[in-house]
Amino acid sequence: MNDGWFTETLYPEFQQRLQISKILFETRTEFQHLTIFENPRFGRVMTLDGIVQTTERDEFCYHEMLAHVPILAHGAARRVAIVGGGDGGALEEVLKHDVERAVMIEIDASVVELCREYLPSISGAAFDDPRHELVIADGIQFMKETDETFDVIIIDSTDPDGPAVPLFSQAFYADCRDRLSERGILVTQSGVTFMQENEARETHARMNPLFADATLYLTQVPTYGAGYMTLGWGCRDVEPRRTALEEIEQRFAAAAIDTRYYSPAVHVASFALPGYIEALKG
Ligand code: AG3
Repeated sequence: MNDGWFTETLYPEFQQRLQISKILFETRTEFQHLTIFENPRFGRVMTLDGIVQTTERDEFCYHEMLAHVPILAHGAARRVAIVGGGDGGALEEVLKHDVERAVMIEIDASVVELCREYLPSISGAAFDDPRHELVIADGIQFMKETDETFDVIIIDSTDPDGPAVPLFSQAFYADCRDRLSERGILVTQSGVTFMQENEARETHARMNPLFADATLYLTQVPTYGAGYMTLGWGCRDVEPRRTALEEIEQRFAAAAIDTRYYSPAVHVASFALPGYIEALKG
């Protein structure tokens, strides 16, 4: 961080660097090392333990696909849970829908506070919306103890290294499944596939036995580097993923939301996996 550049430490053999025009904040929270700095192209950037988590300019590529694909595939989602996602980006997208309740379970209160202060555009008005509840707690514990059910559960975590490791376990996916309503859908952040193929492979292998329908779907986030990111998908019913384009178009039109990455055509296409990714499903 000292030479005017942020160098990501995610992979030993491949690095991305982002120019720092200004460091806004740097701290060790109770759980992780957090920095927020400004880059001329991406705007404000938030990193945790040396890895880019979100930027003002490309967060839509990630948060829109995490939220709108399961919600519009479900078609009548009223209760949504987000595990992680302290920046509020996924929460903002969820609340664009006619949901009754969106609960966000984030382990690190500092991420929420600092993102609200330094990256307010990422959450927009989400934290003022009375339909949301912010729970500062361990998502693992929460899913074990709650007796609430959800139509969609979104796991918006860091990579499986550090505090997020248990969020990639089969036991946790099983607890999430048990908290899903009949046609409920679980989606997860599963890494940048070309570089982190085990993250996608293991996510799918762990979810597959638990759900009637399990797969991966795609998004592309410039600052996650090195190609497509896959998102894990597990649904208690096979139908939601097969919803026809025309139906998704109608639901999207009825929801009347503005998006910059998500569209019904992108939604349907995001389940078409390049061969090297399809092969990870075994
Ligand atoms: N969560 C996903 C971060 C993934 C970073 N990994 C990577 N570049 N491979 C971000 C949280 C945003 N709400």
